[in-house]
Amino acid sequence: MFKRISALVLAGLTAMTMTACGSGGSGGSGGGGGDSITMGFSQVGAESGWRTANTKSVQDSAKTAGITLKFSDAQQKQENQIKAIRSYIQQKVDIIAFSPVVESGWDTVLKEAKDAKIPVILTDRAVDSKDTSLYKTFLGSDFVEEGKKAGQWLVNEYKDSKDPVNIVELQGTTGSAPANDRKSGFQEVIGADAKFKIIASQTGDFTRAKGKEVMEAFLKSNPDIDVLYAHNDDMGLGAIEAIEGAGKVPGKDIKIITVDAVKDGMQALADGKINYIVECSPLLGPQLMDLAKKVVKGEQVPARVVTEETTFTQEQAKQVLSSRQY
Ligand code: GYE
Repeated sequence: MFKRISALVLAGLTAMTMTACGSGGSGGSGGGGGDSITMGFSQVGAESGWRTANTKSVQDSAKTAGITLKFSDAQQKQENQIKAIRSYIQQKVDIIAFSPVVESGWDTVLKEAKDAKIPVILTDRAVDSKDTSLYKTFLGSDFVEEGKKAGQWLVNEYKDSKDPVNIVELQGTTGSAPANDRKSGFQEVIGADAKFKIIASQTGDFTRAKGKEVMEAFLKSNPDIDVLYAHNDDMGLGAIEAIEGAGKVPGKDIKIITVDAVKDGMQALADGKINYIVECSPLLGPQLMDLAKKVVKGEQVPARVVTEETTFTQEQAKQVLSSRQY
């Protein structure tokens, strides 16, 4: 019991003390024309290759923009993000940006920021707050669209077949916008044809380890899996280990669709172990810093900024692999 509590306290403290590791000094005149803006950024965690690339993008572009960054890692826990945001309010930062781990439960802390007159930018993931005046803009991908693209590939792949197609799904973090939306977009497209059946669907928390563990369980209880749809590359890569461990060939015995297009995912796609990847760009840093500067100056910004993304087949992955930035 004590151990559990102290682990929790420690996790909280880590979230709080990690706030100082950004770029630049504190206050002062700032560099690079940033007019000494200080941004408090609360990151989801370090759960995937996507997240690592996103963190680097935010930190690098803050430096380039001359914005002082206070950064904290919430280890995929909402309570750590709320603590970090409260600490940024206390520190009177100029602007708060965060990537909400789940969609619900933000109204109270966002109101606290608004009352303190500290503007908030949502980046990467959305919140479901009804009051949209609680944040200035939301910069990130259209996750429903990503799910639809995954579904469209599948519909096309099986267009000449009348047999049932048994699908297993590895969902992202429960309650997160990308998990909710990638599921619903995919469902909407495949739902038009009754031959597509999702026979098992469970969260793998966006991590490789969980993806492997859940896929092992899927394989044990379902002998006839045709397709795996994983909400990110990392879970797909973990699942590939489980599929190979069960003596099956990923990409052939079981077709695999994932989302993100990070380097390791693209390598597996080029190697024929994944069949299709829907891109989701983590390189949000430069746009985030531009938006932050405008918001702090009091300029109008669009309420929604959608990232541009594409998709990759195995052939396309072979062509672009060497030039991928993340
Ligand atoms: O797809 C996944 C990460 O929110 C878009 O979070 C992001 C997702 C990304 O852990 O790999």
